[in-house]
Amino acid sequence: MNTHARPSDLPEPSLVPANGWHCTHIFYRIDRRQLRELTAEQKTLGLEQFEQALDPQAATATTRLQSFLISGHKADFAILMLDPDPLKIDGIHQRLLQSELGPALEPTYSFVSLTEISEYVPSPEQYAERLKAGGEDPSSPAFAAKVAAYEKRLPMMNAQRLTPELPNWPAMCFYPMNKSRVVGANWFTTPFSQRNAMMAEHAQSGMAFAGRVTQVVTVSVGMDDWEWGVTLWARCPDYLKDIVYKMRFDEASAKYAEFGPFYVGYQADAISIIKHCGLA
Ligand code: 76R
Repeated sequence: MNTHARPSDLPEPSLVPANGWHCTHIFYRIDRRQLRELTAEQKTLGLEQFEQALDPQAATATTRLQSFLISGHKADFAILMLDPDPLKIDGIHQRLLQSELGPALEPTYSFVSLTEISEYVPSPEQYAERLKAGGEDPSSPAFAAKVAAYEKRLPMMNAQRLTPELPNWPAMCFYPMNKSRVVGANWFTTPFSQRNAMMAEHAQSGMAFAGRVTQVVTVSVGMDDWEWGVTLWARCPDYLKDIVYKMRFDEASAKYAEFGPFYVGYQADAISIIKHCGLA
């Protein structure tokens, strides 16, 4: 029996986050020499195990699971997984390593993070303030309608932030980033009001890409080597460079953003990866 008193407003100790989901991006390279060492039986079984591990419908699959072919030398393919249970996520990685193909799979990069609702997501009141700052007349019916529409949209937008649906668009890019802490450009010593104004400019840039680019920003402060992971999906690959280029001029990025390695790829299921990478 648990005899320790527990304040009633605290959750049970758990691997499940109090808010949001775990998220892992993981990138693999195929070791051709090891692949050649496999017997025909090992290969057949290994490919079956590979398909199972990456099947978003499998019982072992994470709540969200996508896989990608990766361009360039940094990796051959990648998996993106989101789930309340971190061991379910890691389980897929372990299953791949323990499969018959395992010796031929070399993880080259991973990024561990959580979903969150950023402190810069405006409340309906803050949204109204942003409209006013943008020159909208607060006494107009259009103003009231915009604020009402935002208030109605907000719960859905917040659900998308914490438990995102992943778009089915073909092009994806991922990169980790920090907000700088150098003298003269220290994001974390900048007053909230200024950071908030910069993030409003950022959001406006982003919203201009509605229908072309979808983003999921996950937070890795305290979890990985960078502060955020940016995952972008685009209807066409060139929109990826368009949005990243546009944002380079926003103060939040121009002055404060530091970027890690960029990975670019294309959505592909297990069978397409097997075919494209010549695993069979
Ligand atoms: O509704 C809102 O106002 C939400 C606004 C919003 C927040 C709070 C938003 C909108 N983002 C937010 C937070 Mn973003 N985002 C990035 C990058 O390459 C670069 O220069 C930056 C990388 C892109 C491309 C992008 C896209 N965003 C953040 C944060 C967390 C900051 C924090 O909490 O301190 C980071 C690191 C970040 C970075 N952002 C949008 C987009 C797009 C396309 C939007 C438009 C709205 C949407 O699609 O949901």
